[in-house]
Parts: sequence; C-alpha cells; structure tokens
Amino acid sequence: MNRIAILGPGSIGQLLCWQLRHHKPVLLGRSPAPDALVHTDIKDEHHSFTPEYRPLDKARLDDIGLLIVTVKAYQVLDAITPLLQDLPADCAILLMHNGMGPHLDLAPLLNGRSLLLGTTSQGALKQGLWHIRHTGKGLTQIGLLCGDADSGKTRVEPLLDKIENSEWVDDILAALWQKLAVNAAINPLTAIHDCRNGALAANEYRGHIHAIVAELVKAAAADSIVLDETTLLERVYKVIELTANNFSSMHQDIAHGRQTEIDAINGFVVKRAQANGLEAPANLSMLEQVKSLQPRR
Ligand code: KPL
Repeated sequence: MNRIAILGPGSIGQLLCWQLRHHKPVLLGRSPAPDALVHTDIKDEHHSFTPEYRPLDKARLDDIGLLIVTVKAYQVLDAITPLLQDLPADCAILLMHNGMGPHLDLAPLLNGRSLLLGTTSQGALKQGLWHIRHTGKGLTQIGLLCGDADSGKTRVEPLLDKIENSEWVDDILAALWQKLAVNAAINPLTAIHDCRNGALAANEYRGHIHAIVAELVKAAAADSIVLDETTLLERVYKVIELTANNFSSMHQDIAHGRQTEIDAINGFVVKRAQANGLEAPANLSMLEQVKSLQPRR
C-alpha cells in the first residue's frame, strides 16, 4: 500500500497530518507517541484524531509512497539520509520548508526517486506538543524538481485535494524564489530590529528591503530564473500589511534562543550570487547580523 508519511511533526507537519487524516497518514518522529492530535481550526473549534505514529528509530518504511518532510531547512539532509536505505525505490519525497537550498544536496542522493518541492503560507501555531492552532489559510504551492512528472503529481494529489487554496505549479523553483523574496526581506529585519512585521512599512526600512530584493532578482537571473522586481516588492509590502501584527518565524526563533533558517534564506541568496560571480552585500549583511544573534551550534 502507498501510505503518506510526514517526517517532522512540528506545527506545519501536524497541520498537514490533520488535513490528510482521511488518507491515514503516518507520523514519523522522535517524541513519545501522541494519544491524539488536537487541532483548533480557524473558527476556534477543537477537533482531535489519532494518527498512526512510528518512532523513527524503529519505523518500518516499506509501505511509504510519499514522504512529506516538514523539518527545518537545516535539518533536512540529516533527517532524510538515514531513511533512504529503507524507503521504497519509488517513494516520492516532498520538501516543505522555509527557504531554499537542501534540494541541491539531496537530489543526487535519491537514486532516481522523484523530488517535489512545496511552499505553504498556511499559518499554524503550536499550543502544546500535540496541539496546533490553524491561524491562517495562505497559498500552498507544490511542483516537481526531478523525477517523473505524472507520478509525482499523482502522489501529491491528496494534498492538492485536501488543502484549501493549494495548487500544482510547473515551475516550482520560480515560485520558491518568489516566496524567498518575502522571507529574505521580512524575516531578518524583524529579527534584527526586534519588531513585528508591520513595523517594516516605515520609510527607514525601504532602502534595505529594496536592496535585498534587487540582489535576489539578480541572483535568481544568474540561475536562469526570471523574476520581476516591482511585482516582488509589491508582494513583500502586501505580506507586511497582511501580517502586520505577527512576529516572523525568525523573530520568534531568535526570541526563543533557537537556531534560525537564515542560511536557507539570505544565505541561499548570497551563495547563489557568489556561485555566479556576483555580490549580494545587503543579503550578506542580514546573514551576518542574524548569525551574531543566534546561538552557536
Ligand atoms: O513566512 C513568514 C515567516 O514568518 O516565516 C512571513 C511571511 C514573513 C510571515 O511572518
């Protein structure tokens, strides 16, 4: 049987597990098994269900047809590599994390398995180990990076079917670069200046935001991804307006003394720019400032 497994039962992992509950997803993790997952929906109604939970150290994986990976970008390689020997040869893998980069290292290790990438702006907040609150219904986009397009799309059909406002995109890398622009502009500035997203609408941040986005557009172009700077800036300012009251995920990571996703966000822009002989000083400055705020690994 082709089961769906979710690796990384954080807030987005648990939200997807709830949304896919009719497909009987398997949760893979290291915590003690949940008696139930509690899901508080947007209307503040509580629901619960008990997914099949497999502790990672002794999980059977031979029935998994789609592995959805919802760990942080910096955990992706370490989380997936030990599982590869036990995953079926035709198991598709879907990465859903903020930022970009792990796909470059992972793709060569997959022995022909399909690799799909996704991004979601759905909001979910952890209320307890196995309790999440669904806080926002943003767009979810999924597409194929490598492997067979038809079977890749078929494997993620349950997600496209069950997640409101979700879509298949043919050019997933372009979609991820566009989302990256939003995170590259908002996340580090809110972390460095210790402010809510809405504060970035002030004039004093305009120069930084424009420089970050302009460099990102050039880095993407060097990787053959064509982005429109004006449209991206509009998108950044729209998200600042729509999420004005929120603290970004990077702000929260710094506030709680956790490692951030900066390497996969501004760090990725710097890396791709440098790989193509370009410089990205505004993004490099964000990278360095956030690194100085986060705990050393
Ligand atoms: O995705 C986000 C994040 O915080 O990581 C944004 C869009 C910036 C919303 O806070």
